[in-house]
Amino acid sequence: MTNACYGTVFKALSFGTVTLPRSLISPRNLKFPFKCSIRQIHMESNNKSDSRGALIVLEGLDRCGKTSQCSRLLSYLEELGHSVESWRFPDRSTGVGQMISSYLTQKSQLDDHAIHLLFSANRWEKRSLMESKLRSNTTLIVDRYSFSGVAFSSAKGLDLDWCKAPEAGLLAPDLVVYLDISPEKAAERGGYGGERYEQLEFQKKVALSYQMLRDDTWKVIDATLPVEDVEKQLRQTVLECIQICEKGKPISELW
Ligand code: NYM
Ligand code: MG
Repeated sequence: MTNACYGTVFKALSFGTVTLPRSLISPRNLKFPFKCSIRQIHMESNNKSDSRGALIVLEGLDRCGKTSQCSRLLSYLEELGHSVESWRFPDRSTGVGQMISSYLTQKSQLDDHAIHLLFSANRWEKRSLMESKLRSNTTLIVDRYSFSGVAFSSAKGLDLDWCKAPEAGLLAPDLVVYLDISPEKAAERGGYGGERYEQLEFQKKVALSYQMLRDDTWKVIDATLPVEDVEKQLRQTVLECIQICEKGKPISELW
C-alpha cells in the first residue's frame, strides 16, 4: 500500500466521513503500521462520557448566609437548565443524622470524639450516592462538608490531624466557597438558633480553625456584602467550575 493509500484509510477511520474503497478493506491490505494511533483516536472520541457534575461546597460560620445562598444558587442553575441538587450536612434524615440532631439540640450528650465520628459517618453513608450523582452529570451544591467537621471539632481542642483522618477517602470538592464573616457580625444577624455551638466565644475558635484549613484553592467571598453581590460572585465561580467538570475533570478524594 502506498503512503497516499494509508493517508486515505486513516482519514476515513478518524473522521468517519470518507467511504473506504472496497479494495482497501480486504484483510490483505489492512496492514497498519501505527496500531496505537488508532487506539488513541478511539479514546479521544470517548471524552464525552467522562463529563460529570461538579461537587460544590459552601462553608462558613453559623449565620454566614450559606443556606440562603445555596437555595438561590440552586434556582439559578435550574433556570439555566443544569441538572443540580442541593444537599446539606449533617443530613438529619438518616439514623446517624438523627443521633447528630439530638446531640445538637442538647437532647443527648456524647463524647467529643464520638460525635466527630458520627458527623464523618454521616458523610460516608452518602458517599456512593454522591459519586453516582456526579457521574450521571448532576451537580451537587453542598451546605457544609468535611471542613465543618474538622473546624468545629478542632475548635473544641481535638487534634487537627485526628479530626481529618476519618474524612480521608471521601470525595474531594471541585470548589470550596468560604463565606467570610467575623464571629461578632454573624452573632448580630438575628441571633443564633440555640443549638449547641451557636455561641460567640465558640464561633471565634471555629473561625480560627477554618483559617488553618483554608488554602488558596478556596474561593473566599465577603459575606457582609449585600446578598445580591455575594450571589453574583458565587454564580460566576460556580459556572466556571461546572464547565471544567463537564469537560471531564477526574473525580478525586480527600485529602
Ligand atoms: N457541624 C456540622 C459539625 O460540628 N460537624 C460537621 O461535620 C458538620 C457538617 O453542626 N453548627 C456543626 C456545624 C453547625 C451544626 O449545622 C449544624 P447547620 O448547618 O447549622 O444545620
Ligand atoms: Mg447552623
